[in-house]
Amino acid sequence: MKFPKMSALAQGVLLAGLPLAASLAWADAASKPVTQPEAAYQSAPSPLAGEEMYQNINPKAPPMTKAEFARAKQIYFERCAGCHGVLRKGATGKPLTPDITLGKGTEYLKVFIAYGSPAGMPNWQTSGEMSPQDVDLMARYIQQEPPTPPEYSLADIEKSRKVLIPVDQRPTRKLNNYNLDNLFSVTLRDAGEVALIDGDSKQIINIVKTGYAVHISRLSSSGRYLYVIGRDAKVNLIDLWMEKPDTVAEVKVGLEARSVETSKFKGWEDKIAVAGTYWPPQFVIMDGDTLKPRKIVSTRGMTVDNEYHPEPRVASIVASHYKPEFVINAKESGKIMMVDYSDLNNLKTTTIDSAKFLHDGGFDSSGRYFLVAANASNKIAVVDTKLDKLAALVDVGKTPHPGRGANFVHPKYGPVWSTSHLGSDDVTLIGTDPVKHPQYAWKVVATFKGQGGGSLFIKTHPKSKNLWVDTPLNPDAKVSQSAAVYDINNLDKGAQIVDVAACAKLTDDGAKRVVQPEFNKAGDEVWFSVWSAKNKESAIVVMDDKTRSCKAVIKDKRLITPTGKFNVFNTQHDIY
Ligand code: DHE
Repeated sequence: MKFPKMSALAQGVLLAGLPLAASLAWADAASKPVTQPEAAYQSAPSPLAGEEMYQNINPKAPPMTKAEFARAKQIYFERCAGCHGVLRKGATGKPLTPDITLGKGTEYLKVFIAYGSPAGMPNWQTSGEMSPQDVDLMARYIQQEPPTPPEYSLADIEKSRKVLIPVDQRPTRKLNNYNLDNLFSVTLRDAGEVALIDGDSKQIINIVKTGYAVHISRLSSSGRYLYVIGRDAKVNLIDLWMEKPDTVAEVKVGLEARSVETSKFKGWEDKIAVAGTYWPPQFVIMDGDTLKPRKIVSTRGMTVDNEYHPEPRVASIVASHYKPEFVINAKESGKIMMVDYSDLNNLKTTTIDSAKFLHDGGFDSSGRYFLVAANASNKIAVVDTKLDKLAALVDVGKTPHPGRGANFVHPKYGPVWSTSHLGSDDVTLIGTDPVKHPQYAWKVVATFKGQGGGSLFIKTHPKSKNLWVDTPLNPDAKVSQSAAVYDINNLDKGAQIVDVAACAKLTDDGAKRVVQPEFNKAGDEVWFSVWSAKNKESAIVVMDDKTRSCKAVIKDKRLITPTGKFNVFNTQHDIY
């Protein structure tokens, strides 16, 4: 996808006979400039595209036929909702409600959609992604009242739930000979499946059907149960003790989702599960072994800037090791909720104000502090899960994207947690030891250059001396197909660039994005996905961490669009 140059935008504005200064003022009022990888990352299709929605007719808006409206709605949810929000109230992109758009008019809006803006709006028409007819359609559509997707109640959730194998018919001990600690759950994004891969033999144990565009996997405290969530908010509960691990229960917790987690506090192991939804904006607390929904809590409310937001999406969730609590991050509001699951009828929540656009994050090496990216605010929020307080808000580079981050001991600064960035080539280290290294705690202690922007994930392991950084969304194929690896004891030496995709020897043309390093249990192998289009061959490449060379390649025609990989032991114990 190409993005607009100022001249193209200016030319378009002038061609449309619009006042340039006023147009650019509107563009610049939007969130800070967005890079190509950032825009590409956020405009993934939403499962809401296919939902029936309630529609108000606005007599002041340009007319549209029913068929036009349906097509425009589909395009909106496939391309625009990720940035502008389901209700078009604005998220990382500008609000597009009729009170704003009607005043601009169709011709004006067409220019922005066609040519994009320097503030990050993609150039949908000049990049060839939308026809002039579709641009006209979208310009008229965003002047209509936004259609509202349905709500999803506890009864709806319960209706969708299936217990395929009741608890009393499940194994009472592990019935297989797999080394479950070293099993990997691999997201097969466009297949709506996960591959369970034996990390020792590199053989596929099972391919399990899950929700649409499945997103993450998380482990129960004991490591027995694997929870997988799809973008369509379907949760699969997989019992790893079965002869052939498979789904034992499933439930749909809403209409669109990204996160799932389970209780980890002593006495609550494997008991409770929680899933957060993008739509409706809420989270649901369930029984860990049957997924029976017990409590729904809405995230609608005020942002940290004290403005009402109707759809704060639930981003990352982690389970506290200090209390019977989940740490639940509401993206648009910047509120971090410490939700006590020990008494669901008298639910106690401590709400911590941080910064807007909370996304992904992980614990420091002690497991006490949770560091989460407020990505479009260019900050990392640090939560003290022992005191339920914000320990710090740390300014970092443009659009931090840590995944769960990477913890290691720096020769000078002591324990640090690190993040890479989608919007810049920085790798940032933050000191995490307020006891022995108080002068460095919650400060950026070092920043060094990675291969480029478009990084999503960074990883190391307590047994490793390497820090691996991916760049799957970098527009340069050479960069997106390789990874940078640093010696953590000699970061000044700079990175060695490893051509991970080349190890896979894929012959199909097209993008082969190398994404998400994940260590095995022993910490001597690092696994990467080589993520091709869904009709092309993909692979998993296993690198020898010590020699930084290819050790194994896993190929199978069932490995369609592999992305995230979750090693059981490391995920279960928050080792990263
Ligand atoms: Fe993710 C984690 C949301 C696009 C792969 N992703 C997360 C989390 C959130 C999120 C909220 C944290 C979950 C948690 O820890 O509880 N991701 C989103 C989006 O909203 C976004 C930007 C667009 C979308 O429409 O989904 C998005 N994500 C992607 C991708 O395109 C990726 C690269 C490929 C894919 O599989 O879809 C992708 N996201 C991942 C992975 C993790 C993740 C692999 C978990 C990383 C980890 O190590 O824990």
